[in-house]
Amino acid sequence: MNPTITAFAQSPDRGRGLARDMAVRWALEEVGRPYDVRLLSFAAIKEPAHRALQPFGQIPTYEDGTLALFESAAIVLHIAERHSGLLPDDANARARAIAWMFAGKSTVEPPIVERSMALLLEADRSWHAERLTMLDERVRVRLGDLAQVLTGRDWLAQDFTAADIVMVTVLRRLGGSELLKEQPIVGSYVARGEARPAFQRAFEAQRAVFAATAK
Ligand code: GTB
Repeated sequence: MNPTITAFAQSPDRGRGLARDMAVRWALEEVGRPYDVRLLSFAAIKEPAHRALQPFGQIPTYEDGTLALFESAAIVLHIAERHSGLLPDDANARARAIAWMFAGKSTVEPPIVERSMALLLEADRSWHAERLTMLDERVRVRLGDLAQVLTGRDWLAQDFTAADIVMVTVLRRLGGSELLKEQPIVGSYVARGEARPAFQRAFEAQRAVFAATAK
């Protein structure tokens, strides 16, 4: 049986692959595991049936046999632990790759999400420009730090790992923003991730959902 993931039936990102099912799709594509997708409306993700899988009423979720998981990075880690190719065999290198997964979610993602929410929800406020300057600077600091790490290497933990799936999907939320352009090393890293055939397959799969429902 294939695992089943959940995704938006109509994603607000309009097929840009920014919703968090993208990381899960990408991980499954990297390890060659076919999967099924249950598409859900915004109303359905708040229903008790979905909340039983995802307590916060969000996508994605992952069901495989008797296992039901939520949180995209936890799902990616689970996939990486059960298939070869997404985590190093050496115990210390593996622990460092997992640390990078946490860094993606808990150190890099928060300022990026805060900035995108400010752009989405606060653009008409009198104080928006001032706040955006501050939020931009927070993201800039993180990107500068990442550029240091990525100087002279293609991936966070030597070879490509699950950490790169998490980090690249987090950084993609910056879209074509100037912030990413200011750090070409980080921009090239994102482009390297996006160029992987598994990323392309995952991207096309979620884009096809949008294309099928777009008016
Ligand atoms: N920490 C959780 C995880 O990583 O799995 C966060 C999951 C999450 O935020 N899911 C979002 C959701 O279900 C969809 S991806 N939200 C509904 C809700 O909270 O009520 C977030 C997202 C949506 C749209 C864009 N976009 O349009 O660019 C980007 C990201």
